[in-house]
Amino acid sequence: MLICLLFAPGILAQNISIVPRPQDILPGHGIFTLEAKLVIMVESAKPDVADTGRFLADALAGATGFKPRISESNSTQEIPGSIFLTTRDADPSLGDEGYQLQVTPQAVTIRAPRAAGLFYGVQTFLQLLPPEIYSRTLVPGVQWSAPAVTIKDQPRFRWRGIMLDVSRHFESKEAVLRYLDLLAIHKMNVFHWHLTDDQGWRIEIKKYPLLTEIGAWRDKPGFNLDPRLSTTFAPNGKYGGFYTQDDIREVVRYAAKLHIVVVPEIEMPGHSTAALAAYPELSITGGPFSISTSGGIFHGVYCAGDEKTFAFLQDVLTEVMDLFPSTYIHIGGDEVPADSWDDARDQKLIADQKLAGPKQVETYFINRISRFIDAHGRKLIGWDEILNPDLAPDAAVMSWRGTQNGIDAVHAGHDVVMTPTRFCYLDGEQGTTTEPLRLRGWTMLLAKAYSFDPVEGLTSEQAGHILGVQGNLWTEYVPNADYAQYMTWPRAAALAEVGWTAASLRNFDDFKIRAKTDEARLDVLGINYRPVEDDELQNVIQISKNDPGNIEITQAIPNSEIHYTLDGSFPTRQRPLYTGPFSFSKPCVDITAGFYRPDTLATIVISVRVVNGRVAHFSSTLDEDEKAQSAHPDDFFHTTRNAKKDDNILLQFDSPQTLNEIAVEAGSELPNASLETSADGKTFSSAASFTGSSAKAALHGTPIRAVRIRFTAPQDGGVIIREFSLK
Ligand code: TNX
Repeated sequence: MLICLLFAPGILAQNISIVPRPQDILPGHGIFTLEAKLVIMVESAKPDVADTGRFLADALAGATGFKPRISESNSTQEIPGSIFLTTRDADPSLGDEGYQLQVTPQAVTIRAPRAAGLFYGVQTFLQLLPPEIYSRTLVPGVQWSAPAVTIKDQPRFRWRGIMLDVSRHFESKEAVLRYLDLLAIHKMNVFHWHLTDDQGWRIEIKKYPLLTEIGAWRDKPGFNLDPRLSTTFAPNGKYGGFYTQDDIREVVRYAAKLHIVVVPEIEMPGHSTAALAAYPELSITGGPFSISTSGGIFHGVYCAGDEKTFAFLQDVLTEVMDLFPSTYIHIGGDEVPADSWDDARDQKLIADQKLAGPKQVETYFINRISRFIDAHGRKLIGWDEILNPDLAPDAAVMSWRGTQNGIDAVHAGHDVVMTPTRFCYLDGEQGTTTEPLRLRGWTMLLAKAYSFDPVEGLTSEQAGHILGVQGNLWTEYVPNADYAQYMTWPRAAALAEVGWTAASLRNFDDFKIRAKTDEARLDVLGINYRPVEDDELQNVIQISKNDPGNIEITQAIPNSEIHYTLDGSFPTRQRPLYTGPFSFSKPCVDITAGFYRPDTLATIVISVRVVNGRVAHFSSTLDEDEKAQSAHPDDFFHTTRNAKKDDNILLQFDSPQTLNEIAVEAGSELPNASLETSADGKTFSSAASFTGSSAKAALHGTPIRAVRIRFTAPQDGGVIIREFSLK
């Protein structure tokens, strides 16, 4: 009976809470206790095994205070009283990254064909210990023991990546190193470093010093964000920063110790305004360019019809390849405006090369760079716009505009990394009703990330071309490293499990339980994450129970200091401190509260909309779409997306509300929309239709749980709702 319980599908044995979930777990009897005399035995004459042993010794020493001695052994068997790391007699079918971990009360043995597998065995072992093990300083009073268990484990995919955009907002080298630590804990093995874009060039290139002298700095942080949220200013007040080549080498070396490959991205031919601000002669127009302080798609595109451009890019890539040993070099390739290359030099190129038009210039550009990268023994990788019939067979594609481009690339024989916006974009909001709308304007929930299957729609043979999965953190609205952590965790942990764990073993409910233990680890590490329990967070901003008409904010995080805003802007520590229930007179406000723990900058941000004194949970099917625009500050709702039949904009109340009237004022005529109400929050009936741009329904005091605007037929040209008022 007990055995059945332990092996109930999807549920891990008690005390074992490993993220990502391992392949096979067989719980044993008893515990292995760390003691001061602990020795880490490593297979003799294997420097990379010894490295992993030292990594483990350091990891254990921080919190426990006893630093294990490292000693070599030729044995193939477990060694009593020790933790033994060896490649001997390892099952070759475990592959490059798999491992076997055995914990008994007497000894711990980690066996793997390769050092990467041993490293992952070590990561799993650390997760068997109390979360305090991650402390870098002594933690007294903890029983340092791991439950007896046998684990056999290997990853589903070989590319388990996270991309960090350091162009839109810069992060210090130290912040990047801390970010890597977290990836390693979750067995992620690729750090895709987005180093250049319109808003900043972040890598020192010796031959072109202006790239960082000019290209790394902009006048202000921009993006309509409060500049006080940003941290990386130069003494002259400019915003930005860059990594020296020594910094880069340090990061690459550090990552390698964590078995993480750093894939650099140098954007071309578009998203290149920062480079062109430094070297405008490489552009189509000749410039001048100023470094962008907002997001979008710009005309900062390299001239393809001038050899100077290729000489420059080849020089840059030569220095990049010297710094980064990765097989893949990412060259961007996304979002080139369709009307680029309209100048004489590019027109001549089009004529000389008999190209059909601008799209073919892009193809010519990418394939030429690809040949250069290939000639240096590396492979090109780029965003899915690079896919073209002549793309070098060994070039890989990152599918971001959905998965179909990736599937097409697989059909054409390319390797593919799946990173579709809907499942993998860490810049999307983490709650449907609980984050400031203007961060992005669409959601990418934890459950959504967890549900992703990178090989859906492919045969097993085709699936072999899927290298793996990657989460992308674009940082237009991520002003500092603390906030980057908040946006990354726990969704990156969900993606780590998508990348590592067999599909048949994935179970979101079980993941959420383990994610709580993972939170405890992040707490010890001082990482700013978004707590998992979405449901509990819904009701922290509510109408005051004792004092109707007032708004009351309760603690989302125990003992936190609460700061709030009423215009949806980010509640920094400089904004009003919440001291008790308050009221306000505007009919529609976005109350945004930040809960600050003493030890981190920000820990969670929650936003709710209060419409005429009622807390309404707002959601919209139009908001979910990846192309939806951020909400306009003066409008209730604003999107440039076309509405499909049944798209809707919904307000839900926690309890039935007695209302007399609902009125909506739209920004344009909405002939195909109807105003609907629901008594139970589930079934809706029509209350009014639109006349021109407005709709009004008299309700005569009927209690309702929800109101929505629903499109009864498609509507083009976007939707703006100026007022949504309840009386
Ligand atoms: C699209 S994803 C972009 C980025 C933006 C991102 C914001 C991709 C290849 N290009 O430049 O930062 O959307 O979500």
